[in-house]
Amino acid sequence: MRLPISLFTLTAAGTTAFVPLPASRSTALSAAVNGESAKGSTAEVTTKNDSSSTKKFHYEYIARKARPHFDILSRTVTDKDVPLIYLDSGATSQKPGAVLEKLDDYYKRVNSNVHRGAHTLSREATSAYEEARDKVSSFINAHSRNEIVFTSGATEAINLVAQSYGRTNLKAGDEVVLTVAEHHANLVPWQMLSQEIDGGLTIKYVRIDPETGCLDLKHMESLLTEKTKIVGFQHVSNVLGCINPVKDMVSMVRDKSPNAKIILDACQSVPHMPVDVQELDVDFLAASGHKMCGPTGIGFLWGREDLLNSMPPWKGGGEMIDQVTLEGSTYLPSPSRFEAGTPAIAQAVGLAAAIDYLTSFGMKEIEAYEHELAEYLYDQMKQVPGLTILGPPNGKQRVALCAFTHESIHPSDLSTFLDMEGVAVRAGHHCCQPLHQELGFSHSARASLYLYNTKE
Ligand code: 7TS
Repeated sequence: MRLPISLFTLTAAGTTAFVPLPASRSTALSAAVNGESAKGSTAEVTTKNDSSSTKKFHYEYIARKARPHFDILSRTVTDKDVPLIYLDSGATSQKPGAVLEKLDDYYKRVNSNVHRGAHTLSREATSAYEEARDKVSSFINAHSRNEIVFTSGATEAINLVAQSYGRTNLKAGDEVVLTVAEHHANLVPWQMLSQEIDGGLTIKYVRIDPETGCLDLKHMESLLTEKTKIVGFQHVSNVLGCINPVKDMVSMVRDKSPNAKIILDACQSVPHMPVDVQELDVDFLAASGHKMCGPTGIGFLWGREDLLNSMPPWKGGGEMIDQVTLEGSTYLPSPSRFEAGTPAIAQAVGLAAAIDYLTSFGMKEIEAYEHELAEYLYDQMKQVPGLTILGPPNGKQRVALCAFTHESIHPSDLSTFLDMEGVAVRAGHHCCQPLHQELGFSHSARASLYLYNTKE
């Protein structure tokens, strides 16, 4: 069956049948964007009570269960009141009712400052804030709650490492290995640090392998030396949609650059799959709450406790000190030493509610469902004439995110046309300008999905 703009019918809730958009919603792009309907994909799981072998299993129940929790998904947009189809979760996820209610309840019943009052509200706010830390800690399997530093997001977490660990431990001529695929949040802080150091750092970038569409690991190996002090890379690319083989990359770094600390940008993985810091064996990990059903303004840095305690604070003020005299100050251990001033208390409480929400589905189950979506999205987009999808081909290494260009429509126009149809996709360089340059494009459009998106 040939359907007008079928690929962009991905999220209308309802039946499992493939539903074409009404003609009025499809005219703008129908000439350029056409595709075949694909059969629903399945994840294969072995069930214990089926000794015969493997059973096909659909995880779509996750989206059907999740969608009613997100009021925003049932709103309409544009002056034609078309239903919203939200395909921009890579930029920020929507927030379920449970998170919104928790924020509301916090401000209505508990609101107070933390760590500084013996009164009931302050005690309650402190416990709620610290319980959020416990929740993040067990969500990523940290060794200790003291390894979780709340930040405003992944960007601030990476800046913290550059400004605290980097400024103290890196000197002129030291090498930093990043990848061309990094988000600006994992490029600019290191370039800024280099500028601050007299003589500068040597920053090297792992390139993309044009054969695989993913990082060129042989090239990475050739860049690592004994002088490498920092290696920074993403777990999942926000443009290529590929899952990097973190464990292989870590053992390569440990082998070739034993003096290097590894920082993992887990912004696009923590919301979508189980992430275990002990298993990954990195030194630092950064993530943002707003991409995982939590509020904006909160994220976290994970680092090993001894490493964090060896690093100086990078911001001074209340909450982070041990003693202050007019001559000087001493600081509390991690995490307090990195949390100067009144923290984002309500946002941390909201993040804890988001973690509860995600774990109520199970991260393995969310990952399995999104893998179904990922395959379906890629299959559908692949059939659209004139589209180039960035990153690796369909397979286990892809998440439910596709950045793409069209041979005759500019990405911004594509996203504007799609917006007229109610479809929210992002266009631009997605804060990955060097990656786009490397791939030979200035911009791309991007559809990024989450647990509440369905195939229809
Ligand atoms: N790292 C990656 C891999 C990201 O995708 C983003 C945000 C960040 C870091 C920065 O996160 P923040 O919460 O501190 O801003 N990525 C995107 C995106 O792809 N579209 O909008 C934001």
